[in-house]
Amino acid sequence: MNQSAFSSIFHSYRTTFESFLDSQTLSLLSKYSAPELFEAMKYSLVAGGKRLRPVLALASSGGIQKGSQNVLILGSSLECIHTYSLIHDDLPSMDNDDFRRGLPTLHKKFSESTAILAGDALNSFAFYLLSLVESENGDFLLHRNLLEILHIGSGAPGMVSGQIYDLQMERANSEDQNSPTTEEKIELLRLTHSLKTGALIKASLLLGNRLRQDWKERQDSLSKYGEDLGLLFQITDDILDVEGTQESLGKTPGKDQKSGKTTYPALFGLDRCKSMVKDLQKNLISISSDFVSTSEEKEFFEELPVYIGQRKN
Ligand code: GRG
Repeated sequence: MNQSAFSSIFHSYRTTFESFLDSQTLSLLSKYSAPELFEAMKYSLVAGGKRLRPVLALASSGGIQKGSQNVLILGSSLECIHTYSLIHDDLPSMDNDDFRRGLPTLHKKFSESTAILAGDALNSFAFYLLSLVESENGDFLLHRNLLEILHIGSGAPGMVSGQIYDLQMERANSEDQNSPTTEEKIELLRLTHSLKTGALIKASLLLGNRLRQDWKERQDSLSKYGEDLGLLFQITDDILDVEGTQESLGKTPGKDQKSGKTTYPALFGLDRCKSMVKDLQKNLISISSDFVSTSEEKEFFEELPVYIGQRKN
C-alpha cells in the first residue's frame, strides 16, 4: 500500500484538470452566458471539491497524455453535471442546505431562481461539451457512445431517478401507515445509492475508457469497479454524516439522522458499515487486476478504494 504515490498521481490529474477548467472551460462558458448566470455557475464550479469524477476519467483513459484535450473536455462535462446536481440538491425543495464546500450554497448567495437556472444551464452545457471531443480514425460511433454513457449516468436511467427514489424513501419514512419493512428499505436504499451516486461515478470511468483503442475489452470490469466504488463512496458519505464535523465536511453534518433519513448506518449500524467498507475495498483491489495494464494504473486503482474509504470530506 502506497498512499503517497497515489496522492501524487491524484494531485497531478486534479491540477491538470483544474487549469483546463479555469482557462478553457470557463472562458467558453462565459461566451454564451448572461453575466449573472455566468457568475452563478462560476461560483459553484470553482468552489473547490475533490474533482473526483474528472480524475476518474483521466485515470481510466490511461493518464495524462501530451496533446490530448479530449479527456479534459470529458472531465469538464462531468464536473458540470456534478455541480448542477449539488446546486439542485441543496435547494429548499430538496435538501435545503445552507453550506456546500465551506461556502454559502448558491441559492443563499444569489437567489433560488438563479440557482435553478444555473443548474439547468450547466446540465445542457455538459452535453454540448461532448460535441467538442475530436475523434480519430473515423470513429463514427464515438460521440454516440459518449452521449449514451453520460445520459445513462446523469439522467433518467441514473442520477435523476436515484434522487426521486431518495425523495420517495423520505416520504415513506414520514408516513405512519404502509411504512416499508426493513428488507424493502435495504432494497430501495441499494437502488437509490447505485443510481444517485454510483451511476455518475461509473459513467466517469466509462467515459475516460471510451477514448482508448482497447475500450471494449475493459468495459465490463470497469463497470463492476465503478458500481462497487459508488457503493463504497456512499457508505463512507453516510458514515461521515454521523462522524464528520462542519469544518472537515464544509457542510452541515448530522442532517441524515435529524431528518430520520434511511441510510446505511441507520439500517446496519456503524460497525457493520465499517466492515462493509473493508470488504468493498478488498473486492475493488481484486476487480482492478482485470483491467489495469501500467504501473501507474495499478497504483491508482488499488489505492483509490483506500483513499475513498478514509476520506474526511
Ligand atoms: C438534484 C438531479 C439531482 C440530483 C442530486 C448527486 C445528488 C443527486 C445529490 C448530491 C447530494 C449528496 C450529498 C449525495 C451523496 C454523494 C455525493 C454526490 C456527495 C458529493 O460528492 P463529492 O464528495 O463532492 O465528490 P465534492 O465537493 O468533493 O465535489
